Amino acid sequence: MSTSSSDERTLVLIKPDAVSRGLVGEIVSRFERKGLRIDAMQTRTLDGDFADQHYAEHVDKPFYPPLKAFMTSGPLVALVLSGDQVIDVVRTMIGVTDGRKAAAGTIRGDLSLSNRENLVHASDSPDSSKREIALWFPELG
Ligand code: 3AN
Repeated sequence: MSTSSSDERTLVLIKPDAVSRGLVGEIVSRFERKGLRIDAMQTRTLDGDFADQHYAEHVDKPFYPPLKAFMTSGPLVALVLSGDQVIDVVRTMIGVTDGRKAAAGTIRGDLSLSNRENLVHASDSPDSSKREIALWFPELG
């Protein structure tokens, strides 16, 4: 596994549905086999305030209250991954938001049938990656 100064970082959350279904190993294994590096990994249970900060852009949307209830319902695993173009690479690996529509071969496409309980969150841009890593792992800043 090679790294270079051009490597990006992304924040990934393995959501409470994945933890309760025993899919953490399956999901982490896919990232490792792709050649991505795990820079940080920690189990946490969110409180409502932290969920609001993480999902700041969604707090006023109609789907947010059940999303917040779901994301605070049990432990999740937060990771920082790094590698060449890791933000786009991980978004491709997880698939589109709705697990029923996500392509086979993606994490959501293979393992989720829901647009809320869709197993994984990953930063969607360099700006969101920077904001989310500062929020979740300020010590990496
Ligand atoms: P993604 O995680 O694919 O970037 P976002 O950022 O649009 O999706 O939405 C954040 C999270 O909100 C999703 N991961 C999903 O859990 C939930 N979500 C998004 N759209 C819906 C929806 N229409 N109904 C229920 N939950 C949704």
